[in-house]
Amino acid sequence: MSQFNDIDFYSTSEKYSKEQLEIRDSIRDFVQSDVIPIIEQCHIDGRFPKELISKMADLGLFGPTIKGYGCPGYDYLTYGIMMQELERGDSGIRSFASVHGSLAMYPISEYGSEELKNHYLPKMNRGELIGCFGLTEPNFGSNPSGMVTRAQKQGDHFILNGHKRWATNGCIADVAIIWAKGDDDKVHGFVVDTQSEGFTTRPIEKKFSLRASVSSEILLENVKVPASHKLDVVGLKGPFSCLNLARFGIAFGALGAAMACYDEALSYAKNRIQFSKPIAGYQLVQSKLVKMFSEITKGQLLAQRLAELADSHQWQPQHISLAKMNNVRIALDTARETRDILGANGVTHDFQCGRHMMNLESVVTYEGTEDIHRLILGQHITGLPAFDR
Ligand code: TGC
Ligand code: FAD
Repeated sequence: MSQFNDIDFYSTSEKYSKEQLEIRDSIRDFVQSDVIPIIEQCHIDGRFPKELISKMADLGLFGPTIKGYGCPGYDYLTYGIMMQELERGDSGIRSFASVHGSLAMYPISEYGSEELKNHYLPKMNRGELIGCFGLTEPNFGSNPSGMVTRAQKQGDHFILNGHKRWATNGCIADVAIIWAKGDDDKVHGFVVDTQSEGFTTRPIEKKFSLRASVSSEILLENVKVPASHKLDVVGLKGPFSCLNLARFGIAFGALGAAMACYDEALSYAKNRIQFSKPIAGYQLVQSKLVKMFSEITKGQLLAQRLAELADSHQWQPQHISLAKMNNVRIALDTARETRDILGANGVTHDFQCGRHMMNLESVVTYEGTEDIHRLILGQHITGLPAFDR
């Protein structure tokens, strides 16, 4: 795979600190040397490359915004840059880090007791324990408020029963953040040891997307969880606050996938000769390239501004929705256009665009579908929720 040529038309990286540039370059090098050479085969085989976990930990990719407990406490822009570089390699590898860091470590750091934080966070930061997040159920995806998983208080324990679906990392996780309704009918979060009796997982197979990521069902049958493992947050704002962080990472990450595809499309178009000249010399191909280039540039500005709002504590969930919705859409469109520019070669695993394209079909759905984010914004600007209650 040829070296990656950066795209930064409006010089967004001029705002990066020296440390941020070093972090970007270290992850870019890791992706080039460790991810790109194996990822196409992992995708074909449907295998998550566990062998990358310790290097990812060394790069500070797990829980990067968490302060203390062995975590680096980086700002949001740094976290965004990290996710962008990682997803240039593969959305599934970024998913692993997003779910482990933003959806499993973050709720422990934000809502867990000191004991839970001390026990889990340093080991999770080092990649010695892996986390997953169980919110979605077979019949409740966009509408998690309908969840039927239950947590019943019994003395100093809770008993969990239910069925979670689509948990990224589920089958390889040591710890699961499970969201369940309590006796008060409100949503609560639990830090569950996956070795607990009654906790079982099974892989979701036959995926054509995110094949290098583990997607799992989680079955909970009378799982006994100590009361001390209940998170200190009540209601859906618990899981949604974690999703804010993960969705932010996706807004940056999707740009990485888009940049990888655009780079591939440009290089291919400059070298592929049809009729009398390289196809990059034809107006219709240039129009496609310019569209990708413009959308990536606009997406970068959106992500950068979102990071500024986050770092100055001014961000609102709706800001994140716009960036997630837009940047995943433009990444998916860029991957599809690249596939087209590569002609028949675009449908082979000799090039990246097909894998990115299939991956992005999941990214556009998870962490709130494109339409759910459209409706979050619709509610914000009209004051009228379009969701049935
Ligand atoms: P609603 O009544 O609007 O809100 C319930 C409570 O939550 C609060 N809230 C938020 N708090 C923090 N951050 C946010 N983004 C928040 N959004 C809402 C809200 O203020 C309220 O608090 P309170 O105190 O009044 O109780 O909730 P709703 O049930 O009407 O839902 C609205 C809707 C549809 C927007 C929401 O349910 C939604 O976002 N649905 C999408 C579900 C989703 O994103 N699932 C993701 C599952 S995890 C995943 O996909 C991981 S893939 C990762 C990977 O592999 O990379
Ligand atoms: P549905 O909610 O059934 O939606 C189907 C369609 O209906 C969509 O187009 C949607 O936009 C539309 N729709 C729904 N409601 C409305 C409405 N009110 N108005 C208009 N249109 C509407 N979940 C986890 O909890 N943890 C994970 O780690 C995780 N990882 C995932 C990994 C992968 C690879 C995938 C594919 C999913 C993952 N998910 C995870 C689940 C993901 O969050 C859900 O798939 C997503 O929230 C959508 O839910 P759903 O698939 O049930 O679709």
